[in-house]
Order: sequence, then structure tokens, then C-alpha cells
Amino acid sequence: MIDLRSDTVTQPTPEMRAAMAAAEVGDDVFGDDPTVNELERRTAEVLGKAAAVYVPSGTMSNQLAIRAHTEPGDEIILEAMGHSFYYEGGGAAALSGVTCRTLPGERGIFTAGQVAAALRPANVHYPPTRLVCIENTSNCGGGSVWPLERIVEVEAVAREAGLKMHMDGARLWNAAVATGISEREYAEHFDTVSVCFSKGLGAPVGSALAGGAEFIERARRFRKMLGGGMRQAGIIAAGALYALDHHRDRLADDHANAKALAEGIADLPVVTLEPAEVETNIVLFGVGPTPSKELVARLAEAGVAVLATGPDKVRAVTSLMVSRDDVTGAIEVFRRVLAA
Ligand code: TLP
Repeated sequence: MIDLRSDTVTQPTPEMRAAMAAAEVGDDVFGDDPTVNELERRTAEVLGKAAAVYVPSGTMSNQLAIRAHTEPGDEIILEAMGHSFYYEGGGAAALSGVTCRTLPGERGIFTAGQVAAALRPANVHYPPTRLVCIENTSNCGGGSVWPLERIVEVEAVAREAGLKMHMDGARLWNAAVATGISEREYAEHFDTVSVCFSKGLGAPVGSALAGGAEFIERARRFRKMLGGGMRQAGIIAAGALYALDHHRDRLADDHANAKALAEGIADLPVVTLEPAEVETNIVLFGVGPTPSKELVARLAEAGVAVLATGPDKVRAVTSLMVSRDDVTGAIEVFRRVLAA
């Protein structure tokens, strides 16, 4: 099976497993795990922040950020298909008691004007708006990269209104490799940044939330409250550290593979796809009028796993589990199945 469902399916390499087996560990709830401490230090350094906290998932990282930035009854601004709104089980409402003001973006990217238009005057009728969240790269935007100028424009409006800025950088590593703009340069414009080690970077478990020292201490308390205080977590943190050192540059291969896949299937009559829009490792395409579920089932029977992300939308994601030969093979399967 050529698995293009997600970059979350990546498995640790033998070298990563060796690093994990050799990891020094301690009780991280006591702050005693040297490998977790090192991962948090390194992550904060890469992002240019004072501190970071290691968490089990990207979902927890975003939800901790929302919880620690807000009070119940506040409002946060996100893109209409943003992961923290769309794919985190209603966590913002359930765990933080906030309402989500969603802005329809273009390929996941909204404008400063949209943020400005969403702001409301101080008035007892309105929930206080606290936070703007952006997702870079944007998953539902098809791996699109936020232009830095756009981030700066949104930040200006947010700061003027006294709002905090959070970036869901689950795939920030991909944005950095695609543009040459460092993770730190992106992070400068945000109070907090979430990054993930278990997607394209290939570690088995974990994300981290980075920000100011006091803020991260507050987030640490919520992590414990939610049951995310792990003990000898150095075993998994070692995989993340290994990924940070060895798997960032290779994301360029995933991007080239995604582009090749897009170019290989874009002319199929069933497929609606603009290869030039594929910037990173996600290929999102329309398949209407064929129901995506039916198409996904037929591709799976033929040995290619992709994901239906809407009734007529399909997503294919490249990762370190997918070689160029796999891409060539997948294109052949697409052509055979879709011609039928
Ligand atoms: N995304 C998953 C699914 O949940 C959709 C995927 O296969 O892409 N932020 C972004 C931008 C994400 O894409 C994801 C996962 C998360 C956060 C959550 O990460 P985890 O799965 O670690 O909770």
C-alpha cells in the first residue's frame, strides 16, 4: 500500500529508534527528564521564544494555547476550516468556553481587512475578542504557506486591537523549507507557536507549544489538568529531537514528490487541481461529480490510500514513507482507476 492519507502515518527510522532506545529519562512531571528538557530548550531556541512545553499532540498544543490565552466567554478569530476550529472536537468551546469567530479564507489564508471587519467596539453585548489564530501551512488550504507580509498585516490589526497571536505551526517546518524563511522569522510575529514532531518530521509522538516563560508555565498547569503530564517521556522526546536535527531539510523531497504527483494526475478528467498551487507536501483536489468516498475505496483496492476530506474532495500527502518510485506508482494507479 502506498500510504498518502497523511504525514501523521510516518514511522520512526532505525536511527531514530536507536536514539529513542538510548535516551536518558526521568520523571518529567518533576521536571527531571533531561531529554524532554533538552527538546523544550531546543524548540524554544529554534522558534526564538523563551520557553516551550512538550505535549502529546498538536491538538493539545493548540488547545493549551487557547485555554491559556483566554477566559471563558472570550472570542477567538480563526479561519473557517482551521484545525483548531474544525478538527479539534469542539475543544475551544468545551475546554476554554470561548466562541469561535471564523473567517473564510482563500486556501486557508485570510486578510487583515477581514480581521479588522470582525472587530467590534467595546460593548456589553459582545464577547471580548482575545486571540487571532493562523495555521501555517494550512491543512485545508492544501498545504498553502502564509505569505510573511500577510502575517505582518494581520499582526498589525491584531496588535492595534490588543489581541494576542497564535500560530498553529504543525507544518511550520514545511513552510520554512518551502520559502527559506526561518521558523524563527515566522514565530517573531506570534505570542505562541505550536509545532508538531509527528507529522512530516517523522517522530512517533508529540508537539510543543512555545512562547513567553510565564505563559508557558500557565500552559504547563493546564497540560497537567488535562492529563498531559507525562513521566519518562524522554523516550518519545528523543525521537522528536532526532527529527529536529535530521528530518527538516528532507521535507524538500516531500514537496518535490507532492508537485510530481499533482502534475501526474492534474489532467485526468475527474480531477480538479492546479499543480502550481501545490507549495508543500499536501495535494488537495476536487473529484466531482464522482463521490470522493467511492473513488477513495477504488484507489485503496488498487493499492493507494488517500483521504476523502469532503464529499467531492480528496487529499494526498507525501512524507518520508513515500519515495519518488511510490509517487510514480501512485500516478499509474490513479490513471488506471480513474480511466475506468
Ligand atoms: N491533522 C491531521 C487530521 O487531524 C486532519 C492530518 O491528518 O492532517 N494542526 C494541524 C494543522 C493539523 O493538520 C493537525 C493534524 C493538528 C493540528 C493536530 O495534530 P494531532 O493529530 O497531533 O493532534
